[in-house]
Amino acid sequence: MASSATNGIYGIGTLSGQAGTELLIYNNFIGGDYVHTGTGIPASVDIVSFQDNIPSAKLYHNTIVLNYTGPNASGRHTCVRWGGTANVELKNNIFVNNVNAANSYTLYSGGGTFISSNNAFYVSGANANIGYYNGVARKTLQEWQDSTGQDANSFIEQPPFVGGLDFHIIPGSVTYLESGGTPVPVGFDIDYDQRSYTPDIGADEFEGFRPGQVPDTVTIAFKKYWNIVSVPLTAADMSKGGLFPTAISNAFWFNGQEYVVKDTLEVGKGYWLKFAADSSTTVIGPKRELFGYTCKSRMEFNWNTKYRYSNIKCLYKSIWNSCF
Ligand SMILES: [Ca+2]
Repeated sequence: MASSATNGIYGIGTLSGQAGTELLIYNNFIGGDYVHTGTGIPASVDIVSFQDNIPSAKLYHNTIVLNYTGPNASGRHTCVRWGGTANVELKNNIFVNNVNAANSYTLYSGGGTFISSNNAFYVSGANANIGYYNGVARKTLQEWQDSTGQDANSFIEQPPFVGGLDFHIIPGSVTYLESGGTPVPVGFDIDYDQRSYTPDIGADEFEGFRPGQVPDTVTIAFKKYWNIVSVPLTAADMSKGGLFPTAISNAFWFNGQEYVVKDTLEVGKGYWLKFAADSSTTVIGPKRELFGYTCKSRMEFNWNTKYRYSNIKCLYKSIWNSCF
């Protein structure tokens, strides 16, 4: 942007909409690289602007980042702004406003009605505000929630982005973004990865951990040849190769009638795996909430057949109910 004009600067902008119009904006990475090289002082910088009377606009699972743009706007800097008689719904979004100015807001309600929940907010610096509502800047999330009655299950967090312009979330992150969303009719993420029933917040569905769901590790030892093993916790990679890279066979699971090959393993089931030598693997994941204890009935025994030496291992009591 290089201009001496003082008009507003928008990423996505609407004016009035026809009756019955519904805008659905979802799974977008927007922003991060706004640059203003002109001499004009813009009236406003809004990444998403519903200027007038949009009948219905729904923002689901967007990651919206306003960076410092150059000369600050005279009026406001926002991630999303609406006004007039707009009806807006905002769920499962990340809103970051890095313009540290007293006229910076993540959300700016100049009028109309809105529903908002399960969003992650972040503003940098001491001057910016979470929101603007009913003619007043709402500096903190608490003030925003108290004044609007909205944004239950929303929170403040600086998202662990992969990079300054890559708004994927670092896999394995401990963050409230993980499973922090509410179900909305968006089945996939920006990469067309399937959404969980309790989806992650933002445009990227990722493999992470919620705080308090402390990552735990378990080391599982094997004997040479066949072992029956279970996976005691949920790891980021639940593939057979990811969990047991030294196995030299497929993973076989007895489904009640026959043994079947499983490429993706599940917690709590027993699988036959073959190893070329005594070895071990370490699995990293969150401690299981259902079986978050060391099984008192841990049992191991070795099984010699004619030429094979096997090792049956139960790490959790529940395994005895699975089909070996
Ligand atoms: Ca996730």
